[in-house]
Amino acid sequence: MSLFKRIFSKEKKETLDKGLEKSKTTFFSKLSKAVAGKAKVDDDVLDNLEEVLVSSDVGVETTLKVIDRIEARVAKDKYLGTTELNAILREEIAGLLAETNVGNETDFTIPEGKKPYVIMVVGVNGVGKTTTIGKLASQFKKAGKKVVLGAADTFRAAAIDQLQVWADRVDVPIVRQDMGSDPASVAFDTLTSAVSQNADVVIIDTAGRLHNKVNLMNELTKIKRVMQKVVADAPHEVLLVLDGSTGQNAFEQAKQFTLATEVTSLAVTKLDGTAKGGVVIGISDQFQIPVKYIGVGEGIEDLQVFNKIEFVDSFFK
Ligand SMILES: Nc1nc2c(ncn2[C@@H]2O[C@H](COP(=O)(O)OP(=O)(O)OP(=O)(O)O)[C@@H](O)[C@H]2O)c(=O)[nH]1
Ligand SMILES: [Mg+2]
Repeated sequence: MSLFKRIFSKEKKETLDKGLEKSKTTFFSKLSKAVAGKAKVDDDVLDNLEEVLVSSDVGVETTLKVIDRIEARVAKDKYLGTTELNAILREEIAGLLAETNVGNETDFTIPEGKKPYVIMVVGVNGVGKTTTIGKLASQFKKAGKKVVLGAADTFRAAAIDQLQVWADRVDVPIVRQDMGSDPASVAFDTLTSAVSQNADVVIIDTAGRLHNKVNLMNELTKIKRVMQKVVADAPHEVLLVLDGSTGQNAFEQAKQFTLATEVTSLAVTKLDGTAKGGVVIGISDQFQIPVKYIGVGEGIEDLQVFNKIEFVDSFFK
């Protein structure tokens, strides 16, 4: 590994550690209370552990899975000590994450034969879609890719302007129309423009209104269908953005969106400053959709490719 790479990943690791600090501290203080005064893992400890995991926003289903696995180990080793619990939890959680996130890491290259590579970004209002798009555009550009953004969230004028600000900041072209125009038409224009510019990556912003599920589903379906007139297999990726600080709400949103459209990857934002980092574990397990990116701040650099090992390490260090 080159020195530059090592320094870079060390910095990345530090941002991640800092971003997950609150989750980690809260988790461990709960965990130490759960095992206080106990030398071995017994039913009491398991009950307490269940509570710790649920209240850390890991989610009920995933918590039960983890508890089952630990119970199985206790059945084999009746004198399993509470001091080992930490290491065991870490192992089991890493195992769960590995099931959905294997081989998923991206280095911002484009799969063969998929040019332009079209990413449609979906999610409810305020979760961080536009910010994530700005951060992604920056990373793709750094990787030498030609990026075009499409402002298909035409619901609010401010949404278009906000994407424009990111486009200017990253210095990539943006395709936009007036507020209220047809999002599918914006997406169509964006892909047409990307093809004519021989661009590598297209990222489409969409509106996040979810109060009318049928509308949302129809709109996303229409955007997809219209994009396919330009690039037959678009979108190559449907990235659902979830606000990690909303805990159980993020689960609910993932449920709604996966019903409304085919989601292929997840970005979990705002993990900085929240104690709800456990959602990453539960969401990735429950929906069997890989978490591809995590947001750990508002800055352009505060988007990380999700690395399950680094994540578990940061959480359990
Ligand atoms: N702390 C923190 N803030 C974030 C992160 N990602 C986004 N934000 C902030 O969250 C707010 C909403 O982000 P947007 O990108 O506008 O969200 P959106 O999903 O596009 O929202 P709408 O366009 O209203 O649907 C902004 O203030 C962002 O700066 C993150 O990872 N950490
Ligand atoms: Mg937006």
